[in-house]
Amino acid sequence: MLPPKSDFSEWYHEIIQQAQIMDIRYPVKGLYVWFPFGFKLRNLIYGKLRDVMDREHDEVYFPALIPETELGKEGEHIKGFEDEVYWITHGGLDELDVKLALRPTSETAMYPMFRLWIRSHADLPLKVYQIVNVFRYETKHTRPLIRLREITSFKEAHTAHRSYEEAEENVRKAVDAYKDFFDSLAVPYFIIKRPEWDKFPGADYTIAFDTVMPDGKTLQIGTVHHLADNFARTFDIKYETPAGDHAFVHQTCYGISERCVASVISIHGDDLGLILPFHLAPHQAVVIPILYKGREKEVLDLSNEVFFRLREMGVRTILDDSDERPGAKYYRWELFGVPLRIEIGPREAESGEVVISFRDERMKRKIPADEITEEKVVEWAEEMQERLRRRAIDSMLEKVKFFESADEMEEWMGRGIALFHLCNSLKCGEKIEETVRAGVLGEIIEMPEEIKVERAGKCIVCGSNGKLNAMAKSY
Ligand code: P5A
Repeated sequence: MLPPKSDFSEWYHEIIQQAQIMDIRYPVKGLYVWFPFGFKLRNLIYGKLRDVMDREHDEVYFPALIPETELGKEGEHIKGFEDEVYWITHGGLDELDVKLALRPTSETAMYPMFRLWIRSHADLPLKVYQIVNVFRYETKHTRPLIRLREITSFKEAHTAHRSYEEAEENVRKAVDAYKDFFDSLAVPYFIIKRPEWDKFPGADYTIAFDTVMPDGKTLQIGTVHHLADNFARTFDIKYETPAGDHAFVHQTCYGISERCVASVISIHGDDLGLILPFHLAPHQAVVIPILYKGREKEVLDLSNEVFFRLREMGVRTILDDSDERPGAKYYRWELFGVPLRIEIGPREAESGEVVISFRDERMKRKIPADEITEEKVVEWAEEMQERLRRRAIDSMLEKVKFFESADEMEEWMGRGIALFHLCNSLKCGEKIEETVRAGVLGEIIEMPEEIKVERAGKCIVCGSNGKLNAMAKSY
């Protein structure tokens, strides 16, 4: 049994283990083991991410070790990461001449090579990505999929362009690509420009995707950074312009981690277990024969027929003809978030019908077995996707509140995301963070259209012209 989802922290802790996503017993803090089922789900989600990236990027692989001399070159970058880096100091018994960092992210692994790769304007834009593990010595409370010391599935994209504007255009494209990706997960998000004091170390500016978790805390599920020519100057990445001059490239980078898996689990799941969008479910359908003594054959015949038909259509289907009670089977497959359940008993076998139900609805329907066609399955999958999207937005809306004064904001923190107007100055930002005791997420660029709030208004601190900002307690 799972704790109720209203007790989100416990629920999350338990579902990760009971639904066999990750084994949390590995003896190093912040490192976890993917179970086979969890890894299948991860691969299905990352398959979608790959599709989105492959449209315009080439996949690469860079080494996991970065020499201290490279990692330390860009001043802001190293300042941001120095207390999170794991160091390799020895090879066997020999002390290394140059310490090696386990990559916390790969800018400083890639950019010295970009310097060698990029010669002329014809080499631009350069757009690559990799999906690798990275290591961050996190000091905040670690949690499976959410705050890891080994991020196992870090999708990082890195690009180089001819100008600031072309790089900016790519920031927009990256944001659009991430929108496609999170929409396909039916995970709703805010797109927020981080304040100056909270941007990625070394970036010109940072745009983040934040979702609201069931307990009202926000989770940053992806970020897109404009790097301008900051790294190009440090790593001397220049190209020859059509006119024959030499100019620094402008760069962007953007990343998504297995937090995207955490968001799917957290946002769609319920008291009974996982609820998964059809196209992401490791098991998409389960056929459960209801066996009575003496009537087994006809039930099993129809069950097998339906099972093989679904398999042939490419639907990931299981036939659960084990000896367990039907109730125990329902319970198990609900826990694993199987979207479509098909029950077949003697009465159905006789009339050639089946009883179908969807994981997100508490409703059964009897239909002729022949009606299970490929088109029908696609239609069901799309309808379910739309229901999940709707449900996710509705529950997010309950955790969004607009404030005209800071008075009640502190009490709201930890229950949801607060929207308000801010002049975006450091002074007013610090003031509101101090009063409300939470972090400013930044200026809202995009949010679900259901949220009706004015984009401009008076700064909640100083009263001058302000823009719509958000604030929340975050993971
Ligand atoms: C962009 C890719 C970068 O590292 N360099 C290459 C840039 N950005 S980031 O914001 O620091 O990280 C990208 C996303 O990774 C997730 N993330 C984490 N997930 C799990 N555990 C962690 N410890 C962790 N740290 C960051 C966030 O979603 C972040 O937006």
